[in-house]
Amino acid sequence: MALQNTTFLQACRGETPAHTPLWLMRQAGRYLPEYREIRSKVSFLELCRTPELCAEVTLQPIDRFGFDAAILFSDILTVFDAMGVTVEFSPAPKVAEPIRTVADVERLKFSPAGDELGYVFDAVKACKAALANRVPLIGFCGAPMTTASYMIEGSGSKDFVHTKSMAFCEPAVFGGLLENITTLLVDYLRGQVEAGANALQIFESWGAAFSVEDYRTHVLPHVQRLVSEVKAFGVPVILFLRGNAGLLALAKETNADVIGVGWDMALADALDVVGRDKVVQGNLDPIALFAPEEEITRRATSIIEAGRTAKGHIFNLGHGISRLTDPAKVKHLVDVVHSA
Ligand code: 1CP
Repeated sequence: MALQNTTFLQACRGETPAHTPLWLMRQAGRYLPEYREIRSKVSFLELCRTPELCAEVTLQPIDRFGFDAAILFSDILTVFDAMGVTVEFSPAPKVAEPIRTVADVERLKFSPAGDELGYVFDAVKACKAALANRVPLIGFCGAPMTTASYMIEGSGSKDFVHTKSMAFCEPAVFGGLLENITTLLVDYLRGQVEAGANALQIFESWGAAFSVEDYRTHVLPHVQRLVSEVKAFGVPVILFLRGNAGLLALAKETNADVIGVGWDMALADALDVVGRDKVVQGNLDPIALFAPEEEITRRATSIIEAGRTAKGHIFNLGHGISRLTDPAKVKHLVDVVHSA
């Protein structure tokens, strides 16, 4: 199949593509005027629940910049629909009734993904149809702890006091919650692959909430199970575990096909941790896109050079693109990466 020979999937497999592939985390979104135009007419949740509109916004950055992969337009928190948790976006997520006590946890339901999340699978199908094999489509989910943290905190957090308190005071309850979320996520990602996703990314955006030792005890076993069960679906699995060198070493222990690297470490140093026999993804500081073009060129080139010493490298940011980014700077970045 032609898609298998695209630069992105070649890099995921550790083969040598004609150029370093790139896509950007949050590449579909508010920094694009064409996205804001659609969002002026529908709410974020309506957008996520309308497959044709999901396909339209998923393709916007592909059409404009020629990225080497598309990522499904959705959110890591849509999965709450299968657990009976209500979330609102304004635009940051807010859960009116956070899950804090044993009784709250017991109140959660865990429906089969197909019952409540069919609209996501329909969105995957709509994206695949619209892409017509131009580039591969990445499906995704939040990692079990990052997903749980939004339901426990009720929103984003700086210190994750409720999440960590549950882990430290009620480890069996916290472990049981992550276990159930993991089982649902496996089912959810299976549905995305069956609907046509060509690769999967697991977002552990808030891994650094836990110390390395606590992450190993309370979180890592669930990520390991998630990765190993979804690898059986036959598409590459990218784990983005944002944090420090210690967490990166744990990311390697999951055996994910591709390891995402945050922006706060040099890619060469990250490779010393994960090993040059690994495929890595990353890791330009998203705010570097606010620098003059020559500086963007310098930084991107240095990341590409470090990436050439790895088994494979997919160029990306080290976290999501800022909504204040000038699309012209993104265009410059794409030109630099594609011509390097
Ligand atoms: O008003 C709007 O248009 C909503 C803004 C927005 C968008 C565009 C949200 C709310 N989510 C999304 C889309 C989204 N979210 C995508 C698909 C688009 C793409 O990547 O091109 C993806 C993959 C996500 C994943 C996501 N959502 C993550 C993991 C990635 C990361 O940035 O770390 C997280 C943590 C979320 C939660 C979330 N959803 C929305 C916001 C503003 C947030 C972050 C809140 C916080 O800082 O805690």
